[in-house]
Amino acid sequence: ATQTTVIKNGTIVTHDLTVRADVLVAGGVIAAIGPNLSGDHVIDATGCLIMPGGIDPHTHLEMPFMGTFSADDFESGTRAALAGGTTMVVDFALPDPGQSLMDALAVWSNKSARAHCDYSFHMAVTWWGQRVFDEMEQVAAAGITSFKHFMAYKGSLMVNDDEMFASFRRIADLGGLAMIHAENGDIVAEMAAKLLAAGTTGPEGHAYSRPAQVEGEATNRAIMIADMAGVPLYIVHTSCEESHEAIRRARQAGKRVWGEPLIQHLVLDETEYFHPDWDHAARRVMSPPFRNKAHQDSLWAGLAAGSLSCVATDHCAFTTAQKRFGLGDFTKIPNGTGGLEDRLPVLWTCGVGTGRLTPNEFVAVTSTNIAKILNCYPRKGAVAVGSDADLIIWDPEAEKTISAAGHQSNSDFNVFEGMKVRGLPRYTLSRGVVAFADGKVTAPEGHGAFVPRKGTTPVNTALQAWKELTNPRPVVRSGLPVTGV
Ligand code: DUC
Ligand code: ZN
Ligand code: ZN
Ligand code: ZN
Repeated sequence: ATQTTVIKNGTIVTHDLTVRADVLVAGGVIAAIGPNLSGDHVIDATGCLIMPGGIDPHTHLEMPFMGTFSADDFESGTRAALAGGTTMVVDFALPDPGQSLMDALAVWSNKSARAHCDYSFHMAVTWWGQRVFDEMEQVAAAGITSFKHFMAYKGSLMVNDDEMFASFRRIADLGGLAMIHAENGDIVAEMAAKLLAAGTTGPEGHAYSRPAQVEGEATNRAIMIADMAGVPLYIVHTSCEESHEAIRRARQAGKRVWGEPLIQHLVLDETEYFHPDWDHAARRVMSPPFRNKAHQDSLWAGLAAGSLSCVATDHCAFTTAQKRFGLGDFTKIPNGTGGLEDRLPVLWTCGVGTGRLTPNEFVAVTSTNIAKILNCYPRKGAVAVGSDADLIIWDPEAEKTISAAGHQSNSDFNVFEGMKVRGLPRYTLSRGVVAFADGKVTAPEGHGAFVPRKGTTPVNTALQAWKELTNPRPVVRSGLPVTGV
């Protein structure tokens, strides 16, 4: 018979409930929740909270980018995830221009074979043509129902508005979710060239070339185009008030639009780019760049108010050696920072620890909301009978100082270096298996499984208007126009 595990003496915290009860795990799923349960193995959760495992909806593992590959692959990346209480990551399959989407998916499926924790994919739409249009249906049938577009990275990943509109309409027909990296790529390229010409070659040039306006403009544009296409829209790495404002306004108007701040943007600010040590500044180069305190306050407020929905990492780690590709030219510094292991402890410390978020809101923005948006709830993102036993036994009193020395990532630095966190996973369970315990990842390589997603993301209220546009009512006119006597 299957061995069962019971988690005793803990307090269950979900997005909407806080309750003292035991949790019985059997066959990888939650079999019962209640008082005085028993099982073959006991996990003692005294003093701890039992929460749904974190879901990071935005990672780039082993990503070919800016002439190199991101330094964490599915092995080290998912190991870092589990060590920080995250039990599922969603990565981006990224076709080369002209490449078949299904071929790209096969490449990413291969990369994911060594994953320690569960994963899913979004499909990036990096070019446009009949073949992409056709293959999107196969991609959706394979359980990948979210499609990402880059409005930045002119000359490589960027899509133009006509391509975006065509893709959004296709996604609407397939019942999927459109995703956007919102930065105006034309303006970024123009500003970067001007800065370089004027002699600004250091990492601060990266921040100057990507002000909040380019993100706000692109967010507004994407929302309007999504509204015309009748497609729900997810805005990745929302970093500023301009973008947040557009999302708030859209949501107030009943549009299905979600915003995703990153843990990095919530706690790290633009002063990092003016650090006298080039390496220090370059290690923090990512797009969008870190912002000022006012923007950070806006993001925290959005999480509490519900106008922003999920906290992710955009985990795209590089080493110092890779960052140095951009010595003398900030546009060649590989864009990206890590955070997979630190997202939950840092958000708990800076959010729950300060009273900006309740523990239930913490669960909503780290797990449950994205499980719903991506159509894998309640298999993921829930502590409920029948759900996968992806659980964190969270010790709210445990402390550590974050450091690259001892972190799981392959990178030689950590952007949160020196930060004291209070609140850490004591155990992480992945489908009932103890995947992290006593400071070590114990789930074997290859334990992670692909999570296909099905079902329809809630549609935009503009869908009806769009249907009228595509099936226009004929206008009946009687006779020829009168042209005068
Ligand atoms: N931004 C980054 O910083 N890295 C990966 C891709 C992105 O959009
Ligand atoms: Zn992006
Ligand atoms: Zn990204
Ligand atoms: Zn490993």
